[in-house]
Amino acid sequence: MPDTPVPPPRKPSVGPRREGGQGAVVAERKTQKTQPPRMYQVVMLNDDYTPMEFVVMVLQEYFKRDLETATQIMLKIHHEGRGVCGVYTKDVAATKVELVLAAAKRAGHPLQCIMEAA
Ligand code: TYC
Repeated sequence: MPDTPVPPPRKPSVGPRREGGQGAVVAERKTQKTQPPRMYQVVMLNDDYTPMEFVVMVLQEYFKRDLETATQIMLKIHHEGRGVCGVYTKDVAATKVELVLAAAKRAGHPLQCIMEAA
């Protein structure tokens, strides 16, 4: 099997050089920091037509909630107009929104689902 090329270990970047007193010049090393990914919440909206059972099923199927938690989230949406189903990275949140909208459309329900920066 051919060897997979392994990139060399990343060196810390060298920051601006500054006088270190007595004419000496020191190099400040700044270790490169990787930021954690931005997170997005998937929010489901209430409507008057989608059956409660369908919303509970969606929360179980696409957001991996157990029956009790799914029921609580559904009731919160029903009473407050909206509720957070889960918090994910951008791509995962976008995929969940697409899957939920497709499932609702297939079933003929007007259920709406959006994502917003957490
Ligand atoms: N309000 C709906 C009903 O009374 C239930 C429902 C809950 C619909 C949550 C959408 O996101 C929703 N059948």
